[in-house]
Amino acid sequence: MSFKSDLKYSDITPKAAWLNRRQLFAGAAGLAAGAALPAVPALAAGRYSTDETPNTFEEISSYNNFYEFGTGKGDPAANAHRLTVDPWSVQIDGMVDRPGSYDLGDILAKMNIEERIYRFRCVEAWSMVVPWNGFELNQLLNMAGVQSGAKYVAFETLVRPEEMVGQNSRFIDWPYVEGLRLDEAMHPLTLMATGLYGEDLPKQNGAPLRLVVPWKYGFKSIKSIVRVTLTDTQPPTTWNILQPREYGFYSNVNPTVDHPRWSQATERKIGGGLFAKRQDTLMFNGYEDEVASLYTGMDLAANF
Ligand SMILES: Nc1nc2c(c(=O)[nH]1)N[C@H]1C(S)=C(S)[C@@H](COP(=O)(O)O)O[C@H]1N2
Ligand SMILES: [Mo]
Repeated sequence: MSFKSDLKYSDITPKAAWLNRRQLFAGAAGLAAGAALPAVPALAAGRYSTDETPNTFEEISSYNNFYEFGTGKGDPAANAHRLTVDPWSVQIDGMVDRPGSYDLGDILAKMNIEERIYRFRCVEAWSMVVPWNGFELNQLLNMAGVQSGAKYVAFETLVRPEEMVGQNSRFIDWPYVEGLRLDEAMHPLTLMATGLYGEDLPKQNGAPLRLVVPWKYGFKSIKSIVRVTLTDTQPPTTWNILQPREYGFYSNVNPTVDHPRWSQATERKIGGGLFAKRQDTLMFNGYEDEVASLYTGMDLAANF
């Protein structure tokens, strides 16, 4: 991966110090806003990051879903080292003015990369808080030039069974595919992540480029993306193909719409220990103020 500097954030700033600075910042913002603690985790003013305490790098990079490397939570961390992420290119095609195969280094040179601390909620009812680095997907789409008839964005993960050992099992029809409505894709919360805690994204987390849509269940956040296609028809999505009654296209986090086999009202935050209390799941995973207007008039139980 060709980043602007070979010096990593972690070379300069130990994680503990990084976290302290972050918490100091959150504390100062809290004081300025007044003494009352918000009832739900607030987004700091003018920013998209949550002020909740992030999970550790170790938690985020050792408990994963990435079926290309196996179905166990520890399989991606054990197997993803085989993946070659440099060179990497992304094909951008369909209804765009400038289709083509783009080198990731060239893409990154043009993108405004920032830190976003996002809540992350898996449909399996566990959650984390993750300090991503990345750029807004709308920047990439604008670079390619979205044509006026486009209504959806489709994404594809790499297929390379020599390196992705889980792809030798065929219960998923590889590649893993996902999709968003265009307005969801253009929303400023929708991130293309390239890093974690200021370091390159670990391979088990979807290096070198993965989607992060914080108000949707985790499976929408497709990893190791090699293709982005603009289209006027709703694209097929892997979990919907596998279990259409359990996983819809929208998959917005919604505590009032249960999974057919379990409740979505609460979640277990990873890292809380054996006796940690489950926490309430929030509508749109806590991003209701930012994204509810995308779904005005929609029946969210029918469009799950
Ligand atoms: N290509 C691909 N992307 C994927 C998955 C996968 O199996 N393959 N799993 C999804 C699921 S179910 C979740 S919860 C998140 C997990 O991301 P994390 O391991 O970084 O926490 O990745 C999502 N993206
Ligand atoms: Mo998930």
